[in-house]
Amino acid sequence: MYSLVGKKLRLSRILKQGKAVVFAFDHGVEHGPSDFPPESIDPRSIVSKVVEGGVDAIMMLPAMAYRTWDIWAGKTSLIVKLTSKTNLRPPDERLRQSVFGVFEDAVALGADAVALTVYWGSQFEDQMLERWFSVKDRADRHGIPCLQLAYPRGPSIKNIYDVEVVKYGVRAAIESGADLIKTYYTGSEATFREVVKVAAGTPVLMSGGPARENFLDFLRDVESVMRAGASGVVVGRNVFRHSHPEKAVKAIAAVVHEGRTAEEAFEL
Ligand code: FBP
Repeated sequence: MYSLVGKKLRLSRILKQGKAVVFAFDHGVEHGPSDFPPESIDPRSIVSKVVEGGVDAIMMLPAMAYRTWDIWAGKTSLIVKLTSKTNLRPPDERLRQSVFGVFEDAVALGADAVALTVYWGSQFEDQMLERWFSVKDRADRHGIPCLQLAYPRGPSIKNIYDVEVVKYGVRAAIESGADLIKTYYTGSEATFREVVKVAAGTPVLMSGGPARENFLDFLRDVESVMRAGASGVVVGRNVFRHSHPEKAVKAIAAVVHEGRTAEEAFEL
């Protein structure tokens, strides 16, 4: 009974008036250190910049949260990601996420949510679901929300951005009890509106995706998903590859929280 209060409180620390800009910072494992520009290879420098920019939460693995805790603690929410995989694996094995931390790590770090990836459509779907439900069971009892990175990805999925495929992943995410869903942008406001509809009230956050050549184009995507009813974004590369990550965060927040247009936010 009490855990429902805890979950509500924690969600409200991440979603301010129902909206959030979350910085994704798990790329060092998912893609390797080459994902980061040389001047941003020090994790502490990136975390300092996004905190300065005013992110609502940072999503990272437990060890990285520990390394940087003195920078983010008390200033922004923490979402502890408990699964990951490297791209050093053979391609087929990349369709599986492995344990990268345990539920107690998130509790010990004071996390406001835990995050796990499920590749819907992968041949390893059942293993990722077993982990999801085992963490979710404990998280529910402790009032800690579960963010699902609901990524459709597998041998029979031709286009991971296809609206029908994304909607399927989102439906599966709500049926598996996700409190927050992170999924791919389907490329237009109209199609993303369908995605949000399928989530039926569970907050949907757009996954940032590869860094756009022109940051304004990324802001346009953010504007479009917000118009479609999204609750915000979880963005990594479009922030840490920006020449001024703190300014990038401020511009994204202006669209997400203040309802500014992409063009207005770009000028800030
Ligand atoms: P980005 O905004 O950089 O896309 O970050 C979102 C994210 O889901 C990260 O959390 C994760 O590391 C990465 O994208 C996964 O990328 P990929 O789609 O290449 O597996």
